[in-house]
Amino acid sequence: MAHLEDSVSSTTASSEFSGSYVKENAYDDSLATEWASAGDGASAWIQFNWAAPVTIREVYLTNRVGDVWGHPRFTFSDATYSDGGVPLLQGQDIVYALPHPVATTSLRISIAPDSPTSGTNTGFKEVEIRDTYTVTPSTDLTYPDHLDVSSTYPPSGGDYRRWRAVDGNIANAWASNGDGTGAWIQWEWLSSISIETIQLRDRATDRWGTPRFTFSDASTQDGGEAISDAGYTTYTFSPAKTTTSIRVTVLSGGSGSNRGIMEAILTGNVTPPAPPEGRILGPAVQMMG
Ligand SMILES: [Ca+2]
Ligand SMILES: [Ca+2]
Ligand SMILES: [Ca+2]
Repeated sequence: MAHLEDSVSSTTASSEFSGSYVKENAYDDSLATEWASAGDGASAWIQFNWAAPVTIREVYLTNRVGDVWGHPRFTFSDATYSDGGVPLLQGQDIVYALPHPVATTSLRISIAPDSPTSGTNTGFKEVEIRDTYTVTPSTDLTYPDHLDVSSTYPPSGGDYRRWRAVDGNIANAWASNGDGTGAWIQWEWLSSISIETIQLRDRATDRWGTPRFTFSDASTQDGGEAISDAGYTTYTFSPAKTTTSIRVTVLSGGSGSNRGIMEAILTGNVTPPAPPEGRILGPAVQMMG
């Protein structure tokens, strides 16, 4: 496994708190040193640049003890990005496995919009950028590259932010800001995945009703029953649906204006499989004599 932060051509950061908290401290292999921004809060970022493309599969982050980074946003040299579905909290270290390998000449780590409170002098003890997966590829597709919603109640953020739909906690939920039957939540990936099931659990107050699922090719599948608020309702796609997105909307029924989702679990597979490292896929005519 190569640690790609060891082969950067340069790094940049939003700011440095002082000479004792420089950006180089974020990749010096020491948990005793930290990069901290100078009061950048949710606007903090650090960027790694390479002279030639590298392929990133995982980013391992160790947070500072004093400030909360929250949900990391990984932005690549072509301006595409992938958000971490789990927030990095005080003193935590988390491996973020990208759903698909990404070839890039830069990686900017910032804080995703609508992230939990992120403190003031946000930064990292350590950043490790890996070209191999240490986390076994999973059939859990609950965390996409982008999780988007029609709106959030209250609109400034707070207890009903989108991430509440995928935090494994039935004590909270994502709620829309008065979208009623127009409410939607969407999972989106930078490359195709194959989705087999989506399990949904409804809020106990405003009720979603029966869902419709819309995929990136504009095809749809309708759920056969309303989403339960007492447990998960499982909707199955057979055969598995290959897509880069799935949007859940209201087909019929339900009640209330701030419709949302308490919890969601998606299963399937990452497809197509990543080609072996270094394999060149070219026009077939080049293979013929
Ligand atoms: Ca390192
Ligand atoms: Ca360090
Ligand atoms: Ca929840």
